[in-house]
Amino acid sequence: MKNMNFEDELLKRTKDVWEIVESFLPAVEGHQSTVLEAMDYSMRAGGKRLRPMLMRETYRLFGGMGKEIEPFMAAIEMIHTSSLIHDDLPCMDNDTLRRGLPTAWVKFGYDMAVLAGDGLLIYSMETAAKALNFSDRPDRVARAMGILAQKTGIFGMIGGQTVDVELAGKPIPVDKLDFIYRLKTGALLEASMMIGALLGGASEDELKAVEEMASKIGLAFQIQDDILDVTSNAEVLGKPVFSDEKNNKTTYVTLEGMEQAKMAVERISKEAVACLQKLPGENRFLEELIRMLVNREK
Ligand code: GRG
Repeated sequence: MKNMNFEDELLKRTKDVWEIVESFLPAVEGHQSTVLEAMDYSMRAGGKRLRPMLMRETYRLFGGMGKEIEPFMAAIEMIHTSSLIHDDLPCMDNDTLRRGLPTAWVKFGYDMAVLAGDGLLIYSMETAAKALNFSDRPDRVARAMGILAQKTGIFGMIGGQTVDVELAGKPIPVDKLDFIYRLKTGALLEASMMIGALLGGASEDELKAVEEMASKIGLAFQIQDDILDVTSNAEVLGKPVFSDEKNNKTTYVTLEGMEQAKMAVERISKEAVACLQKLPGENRFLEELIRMLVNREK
């Protein structure tokens, strides 16, 4: 990143990351092509590709240089996209716009959107397993698959979403909101960075430190998401604003107020950068990326 500015480098790396992810997408063909088309549509709809990017940068931080990270980069983006498809369904947030396009259920119907989310979710595991072809450390690949499943499942993202859905319209104390955010949003960021660290060769202590840092990034990222839901617009975000209000969601903004929410993002992101600076290795791009993530406008 020596002589390039961060925005240019971000654009370049986002393109590289997408090319890797894209190379693992299944062909849209066969009798089940409708669901494959819906999966493909949602994957190609855009998005910041942050999770695979964070994964690769953390892998590099620990000296990783191989290709075994690539199937995992695709897998995490598939899981994230599957969660967006399900999150938009009429039974969840009932949203019609995502990544600037009609949501999967609007475009392909409720039934196909459920199946596309399911399809992507499990295809992510099929994809991650391909890392075995690129690695001489099958033990690490197996452990990384375990982390991916755990952080996605009932003790991760799905667990967080469960509490979020159940408590819609009800008062939520800040500690419970913290639990929801750490799981529904933080867990996939933890998986991204932990898998990067693990495959890059991090020690157990370093893996723990990376998990803690990613958890902070996740929390700040979700609070910023709450802020943008109120302060941004659909054109910039590519999804409707005031979605939380429509769904009677308690958010960090409704609970603590806008000023407190902004201060929390600032404080927690600084803590995350401090965690990064304690880790060995140097990755200025990753540091800038963390700052950008939490101060982002979309
Ligand atoms: C897939 C079985 C299965 C269950 C899904 C619906 C659900 C369970 C979880 C929802 C989790 C969720 C959508 C949390 C919000 C996380 C969040 C802030 C997403 C936005 O991420 P960005 O900004 O989106 O990285 P882009 O579009 O840029 O990729």
